[in-house]
Amino acid sequence: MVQHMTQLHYSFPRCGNLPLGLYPIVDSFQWVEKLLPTGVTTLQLRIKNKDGSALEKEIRDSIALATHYKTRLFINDAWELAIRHHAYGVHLGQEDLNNADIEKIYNAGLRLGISTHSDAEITHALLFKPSYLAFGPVFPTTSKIIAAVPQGLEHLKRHQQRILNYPLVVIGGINHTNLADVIATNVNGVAMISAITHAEDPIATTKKFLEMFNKQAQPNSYSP
Ligand code: TZP
Ligand code: MG
Repeated sequence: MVQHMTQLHYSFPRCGNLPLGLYPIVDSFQWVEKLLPTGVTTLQLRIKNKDGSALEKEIRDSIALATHYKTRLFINDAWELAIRHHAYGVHLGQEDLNNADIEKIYNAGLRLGISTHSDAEITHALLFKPSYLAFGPVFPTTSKIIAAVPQGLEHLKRHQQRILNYPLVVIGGINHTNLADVIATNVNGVAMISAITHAEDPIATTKKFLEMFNKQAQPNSYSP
C-alpha cells in the first residue's frame, strides 16, 4: 500500500489518438491469432490457468503477432513477462496494484490500464495516473465472480462526468443487445469477453461490433 501514497512524478503514456474502441479480452494465443485479422485495434490477453514457460510462450507469441498487426495488446497481471517481451501495455486489477512494481512498468515504457468497480476504486486508481481506467460491471456478467453490483448506464454516465477527459473502458455484460447504447455514451473503449468468445461465429461477431463502433463512435474527445 506504500507506492501510491507518494506523489508520482510521472503519468503513464496515453494510447494514441484512436479510441481504444472494441476491446476483446481473450485467454489464449489461439484467440489472439483468430481475432487480430479482424482489424481489432485493442486486445487483452488474460490467462488465469497457466504459469511458467507455458504462460510465457502464450504471452511472447501473442505480443509478437500483435506487434506485427500494430494492435494494442494489454497483458493482464503478468507485468514482468509483459516488460520482458515488450508488450504495448499491462492491465491490472485493484488487488494487483500493491504487488506490481508500477514504476518498473512505467520505466519500461508500457501503458497501464487499471480495473475499477466503484467511486473509491476510481479515486485509488487515478493516483497511479494510468493510461486508461476500466470500469464495470456495467451489466450483470457471468465471466467473472465479482462482488460489485452492476452499475447500469446511468451510473456510468455519472462516473464519466467525474473523470471527464480521462480515457474510460467499460466492461461487464456488454453484448449485441446493449452495445449501441454503450457506444452512445462516448466511452473510449468497450471490453467484452463472452459476447465474442461464446458467439456462434466469433470472427463475424467481432467484425460486426467493430463496424458498429466505427459508424457510431464520435471522434475521440480525449486529447493527449
Ligand atoms: N471485470 C469486470 S466485469 C468482467 C471483468 C473481467 C467480465 C466481463 O465479461 P463479459 O463476458 O463481457 O460480461
Ligand atoms: Mg489481476
